[in-house]
Amino acid sequence: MWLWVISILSALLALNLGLVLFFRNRHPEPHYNWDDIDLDSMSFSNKFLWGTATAAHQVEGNLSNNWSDFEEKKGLEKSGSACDYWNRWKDDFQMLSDLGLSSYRFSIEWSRLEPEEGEWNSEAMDEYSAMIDNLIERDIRPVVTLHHFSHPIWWEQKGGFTNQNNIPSFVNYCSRVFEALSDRVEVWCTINEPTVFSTMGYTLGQFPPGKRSIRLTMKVMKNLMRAHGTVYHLLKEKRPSARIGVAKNVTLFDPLNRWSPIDWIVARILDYLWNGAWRKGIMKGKMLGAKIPQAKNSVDFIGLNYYTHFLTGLFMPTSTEELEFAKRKHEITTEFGYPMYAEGFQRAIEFVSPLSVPIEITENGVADSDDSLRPLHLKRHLWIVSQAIKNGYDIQSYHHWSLMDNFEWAEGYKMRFGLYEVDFQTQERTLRSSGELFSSIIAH
Ligand code: IFM
Repeated sequence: MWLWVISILSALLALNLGLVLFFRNRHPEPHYNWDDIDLDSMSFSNKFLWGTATAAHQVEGNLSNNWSDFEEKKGLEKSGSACDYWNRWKDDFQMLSDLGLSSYRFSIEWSRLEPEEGEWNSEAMDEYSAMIDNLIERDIRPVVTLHHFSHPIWWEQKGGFTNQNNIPSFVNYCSRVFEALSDRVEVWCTINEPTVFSTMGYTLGQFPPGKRSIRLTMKVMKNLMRAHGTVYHLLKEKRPSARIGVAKNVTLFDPLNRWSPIDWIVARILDYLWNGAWRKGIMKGKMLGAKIPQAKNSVDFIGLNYYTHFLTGLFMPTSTEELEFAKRKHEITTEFGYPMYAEGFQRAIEFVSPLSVPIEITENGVADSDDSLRPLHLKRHLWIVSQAIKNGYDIQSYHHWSLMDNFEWAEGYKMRFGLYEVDFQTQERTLRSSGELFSSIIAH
């Protein structure tokens, strides 16, 4: 009897060890001894482009869209006048010049351009056009995102991305913007962070429309891919010289307990759903069991947004209220609650490289209201980028998230990601030390 018990236990132990070793080789989780690394050794070529990023709903102010509606209905902190950027963008663009930037990523607000279905607001388009001219005068490359989490209420009411029949109106909006701006804008992101949009809106319910359904999440993921692929081909037909991509948030998933096969399996599944399915969609035109041929090879560059890794286990939270982010002992917790894990930036770069297109870092940054962590965060992440370039990865730009504090979605105004601090009472902007640091790195 004991012999049986011992044999079964040994077999389970061997299986466990085997599984851990099997996954470990495919999914290493490096951690550096940062004290041994000279962060000042980073260097970048003169061709490298330096930028910051913002998104319309987070900065412009006084919008009426799916998000403002959700804020109202859910009793969330309201975006309100946000950074009042719609009235102050000229001064804010001076801040871009003051930092010494050569690129600026921002998004167009569909609800401004088409507040009601079929009713187009040409003045709003003229304003975006004036922004582009102003950036070009400043020698700053505009990078335009067509969908950054927000869209008109009428489109949300029709089901937004849950319904494939709604894609043509999105494509029509993209086409109009492209016709108006593509004579001056070369670089376009179709959709920002499709997996964040689908998971937060349809699994965790923290973004509009606040649903909690795996079935809808899958539908939205596939429709986002369909929409992206369709927009890609349409815009390329209109102007083959345009460079079109998507801004993909690559979040890494690592097992909380490295000895637990279950934690490994959960990590692998989440990694596939979050990252792998998207890469496969673009590489093969297939996603989550659906054929989406228009998605195949539908990027001229990949926009990479990188923030952190999540440590996964059997009991994963099903809502963000339950979210308590686990971290390794030596990792620093950021204000958002997740750990700073700069080593993961290298892994995220490796992850997107099989797409075989240039990489633009479209976002990277940290919530840090007193600016105590951001300088170190910035240096570690930029060091990783500089090493990756030295190792042959074709990384063409880095856009810091964000130019200034702004409306951080479900978190409201308490998460502060800006190189400039914003006083939301007076709208005064003040350069943080990390902003000075960023500027001095750019100037080197
Ligand atoms: O503020 C967001 C942005 O809109 C999308 N990427 C992550 C940022 C920080 O959470």
